[in-house]
Amino acid sequence: MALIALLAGDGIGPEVTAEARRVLEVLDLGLTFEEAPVGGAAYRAAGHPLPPETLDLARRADAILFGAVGDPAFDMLERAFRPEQAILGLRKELGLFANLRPARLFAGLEDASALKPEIARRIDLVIVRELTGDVYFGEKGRRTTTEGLREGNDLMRYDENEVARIARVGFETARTRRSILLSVDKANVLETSQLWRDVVVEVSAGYPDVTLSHMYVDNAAMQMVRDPGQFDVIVTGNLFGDILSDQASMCAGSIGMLPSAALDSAGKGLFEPIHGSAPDIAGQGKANPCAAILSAAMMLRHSLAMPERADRIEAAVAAAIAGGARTGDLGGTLSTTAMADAVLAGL
Ligand code: GGG
Repeated sequence: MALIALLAGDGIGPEVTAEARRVLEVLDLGLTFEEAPVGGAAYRAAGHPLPPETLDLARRADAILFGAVGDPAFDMLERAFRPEQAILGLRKELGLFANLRPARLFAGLEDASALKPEIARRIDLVIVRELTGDVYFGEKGRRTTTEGLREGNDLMRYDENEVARIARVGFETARTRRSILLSVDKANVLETSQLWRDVVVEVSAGYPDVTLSHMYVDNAAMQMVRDPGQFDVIVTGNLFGDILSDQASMCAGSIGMLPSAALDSAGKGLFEPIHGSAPDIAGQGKANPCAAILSAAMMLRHSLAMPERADRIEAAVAAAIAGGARTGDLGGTLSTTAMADAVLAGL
């Protein structure tokens, strides 16, 4: 019996993870769920966004189903205590370095996409985002300069091993799809990106069957809205991947549709919608649960060796969307629970 750590978090996190859990329970997979607070909710309850009990549960569990963190009530806290530190801490502590963020347009969502329908229909890609390095984890500081100016700095750093292991995930992921890998960097300006590009090219020697190309991140952002159909798998760093995947979500209809998996080298993972806590709609039953439900499907596929069940959930989401089920972000009026009901109807 697999143990799932359910870390719902803040804002709409509890609403969407409750629906993902309901879908998993209907499938009767013999999963046991254990809940623990994380993010702002944990700061309120225990004075820290990632309390030791929550980290311990995450370590013990076979997989982690995560909602969202972020709470404007804690914007004034020093960085170490802000809710977002919980997800960064979990990724670092558990070695969850590989973030898979698939983005595709579900048939029927053309109207919701920011792109023209004929272009939107072509989006079907996976962003492989490095998750435990880059400016997110480099040395940080504040000081006052000799001229009396306040200065902040975040060190962007990668070593070759960190780049090589995420590059391998990129190549392996490409092999499961159309075998086209794009590496995104800013090698014309950044030293870290020059190292990134050198190492990705070195790793490519082991994947002669995968077509590799490179693109600067600014061009990649432009190409994403011009024609996302040109992309299959994109491998990139932590910051660039964070930004490009939010952009991809609007091409695919809504950030409420994009799931993600954060994996370690052994396949253990944390699964979460890419969206944040959306405090503006929290507690109103308006959030789209599809990204959380699709994240649960990724959990079955990547950590629990249940790919057929994952296929069933994904097909049920596609059927619900094709049948016209829409929450507000997709231009509809369904509540969070009613949207999940529509998905359950297809199971
Ligand atoms: N479910 C995603 C979430 O809670 N995002 C909040 C956040 O701050 N994430 C930082 C990141 O993804 O790097």
